[in-house]
Amino acid sequence: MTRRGKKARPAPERKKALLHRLIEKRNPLALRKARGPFDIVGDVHGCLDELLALMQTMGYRVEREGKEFAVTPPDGRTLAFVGDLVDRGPAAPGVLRLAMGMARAGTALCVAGNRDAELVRVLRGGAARVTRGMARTLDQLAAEPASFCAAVLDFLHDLPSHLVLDEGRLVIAHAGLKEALQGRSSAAARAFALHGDVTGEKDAAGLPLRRAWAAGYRGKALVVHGHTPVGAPMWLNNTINIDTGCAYGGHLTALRYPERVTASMPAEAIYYPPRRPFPPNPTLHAKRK
Ligand SMILES: [Mn+2]
Repeated sequence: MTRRGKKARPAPERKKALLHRLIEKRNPLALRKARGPFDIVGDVHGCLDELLALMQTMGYRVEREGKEFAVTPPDGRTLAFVGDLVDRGPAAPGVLRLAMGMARAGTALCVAGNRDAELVRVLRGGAARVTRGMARTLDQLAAEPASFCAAVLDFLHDLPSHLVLDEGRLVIAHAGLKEALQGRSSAAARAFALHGDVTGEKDAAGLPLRRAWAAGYRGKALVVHGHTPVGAPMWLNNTINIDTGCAYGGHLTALRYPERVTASMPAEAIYYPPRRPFPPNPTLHAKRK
């Protein structure tokens, strides 16, 4: 699975070409002129059934072709993922197949989530430890052909840290992004977009403390993000958090743009125990009684 690691060190010219390709692929401004309309999906975390159900409510037609998916979006719409496709949930390979197939077909965009970047590290053997949620994704990938795992590694590795869309009116970044870093390809922009505005300290549960960057956000671009699960989609200034904790038994949420309306699909189960207290999903609660 560590295909790149087994290769001989590339010659300088080859290395330069690879670097250029990566900068191009990860360029957050590459789609600046894309107007959408977009359906921006929050942290999926391997919740394939909820993703398919949510897409269906938004008018996407999905046909299965063996393990692959053939997707017809409604009215020229484009699906866009805020990242964290993997980790924790029951069907990461299926989610990856759907996202990668749609990306190839030009019907979906995706930015990197911190857990997607972590999976890249794990697959390359560079992670110090593997969390329980990621071990679940690895078990699921172990049942897939090596060629698929190699394609996953390439796909996740090449994802941009964030995307500036609609002539600068829309920014998609996994953990959000302050205005000064929007459109930048720097390491600082990538760190912020994947992990948020971390202080370097940890809370009582051992999770990194983050500054509430959105509270002071005054940018002109609407920033759509996930990363920190909330009970319901949360607007704050010109930002919205659409991570409604599907893997924790919450919902999977999408923001329709430019309409600025959300669509949510309740989780079918609690797939992973939350570390921070998480608001319960009323539908799931009713079902379990
Ligand atoms: Mn995340």
